[in-house]
Amino acid sequence: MVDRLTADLHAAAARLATARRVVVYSGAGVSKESGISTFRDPGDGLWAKYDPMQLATAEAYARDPAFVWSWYMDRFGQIEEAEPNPGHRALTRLELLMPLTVVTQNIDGLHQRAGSTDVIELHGSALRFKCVGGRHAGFSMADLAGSDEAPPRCPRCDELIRPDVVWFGEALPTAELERALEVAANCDALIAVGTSGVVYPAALVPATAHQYGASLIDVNPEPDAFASAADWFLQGPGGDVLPRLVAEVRRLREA
Ligand code: BJW
Repeated sequence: MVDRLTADLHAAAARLATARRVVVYSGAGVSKESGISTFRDPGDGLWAKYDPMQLATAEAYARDPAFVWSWYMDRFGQIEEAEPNPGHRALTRLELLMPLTVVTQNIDGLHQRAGSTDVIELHGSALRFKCVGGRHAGFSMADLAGSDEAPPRCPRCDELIRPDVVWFGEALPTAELERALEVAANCDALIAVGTSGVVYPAALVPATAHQYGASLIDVNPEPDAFASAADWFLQGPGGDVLPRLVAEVRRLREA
């Protein structure tokens, strides 16, 4: 007897095998098997241990820049040591079979390091820094190495430097959000993986794909905000489910 996951995975793969354009919408869970914490997992999620309002807002940074900076430096250190996992790598194999855009909420750069070539980052990047006024951006850590202050100051305007990530209450980068909504409106299938689906406006991406008629495939060990609307909810970790899903798509494409 075929179990439920296998049956749904085969049905989802059959849909993907006939798709002309696919979008992957990813969140923190896709990097969990690389050793990077999620935000909302009960127990070990970052927001179970820390108050996001004290760390992931511009007001928190203005109040206590040294504290927020050191928290981000710890996290960025973990990200630097992390390696892409089988889930990230499976998506690079899917890209060889069909046009595919990864729209990610993650700041860790692991999709790109795995080899995905079309990645839209909605919430910024751990690899980039800007001044708090936002006039000077695109600094790498190496660019800031000359400063012995923590946080460092902008080499061009002397304002405080901050991570180029999107904090609560801040707008998402306009070009990235626009393109993400455009690819979502024009895809045949969207794979959501490793996201609780509760953070907006990013969550408009799968909602838009669904509204425009795309099939929705949801990969998560736990039911999330999209699970009930999904055509197929594939319950399990990304590092297990995505390689199986992509292997089946490849088998169908090559049959
Ligand atoms: C696995 C797994 C395995 C585990 N394999 N899966 C509409 C309604 C309600 C609220 C709002 C709304 N519109 C706006 C808001 C407010 C707010 C918001 O959405 N709040 C909700 C939380 C209630 N949104 C904002 O503030 C946004 N800005 C905004 O709206 O601006 C308006 C504006 C417009 C114009 C001018 C000015 C302002 C900004 C949101 C920024 C989010 N920032 C963060 C931090 C980024 C930097 C950093 O890393 O520190 O982004 S918060 C955090 O949440 C991070 C993530 O990208 C984001 C999403 O989390 P994600 O990725 O889904 O992770 P989790 O932990 O939630 O879920 C992990 C999942 O993985 C779980 O389901 C697990 O089961 C699963 N999993 N193991 C696969 N092995």
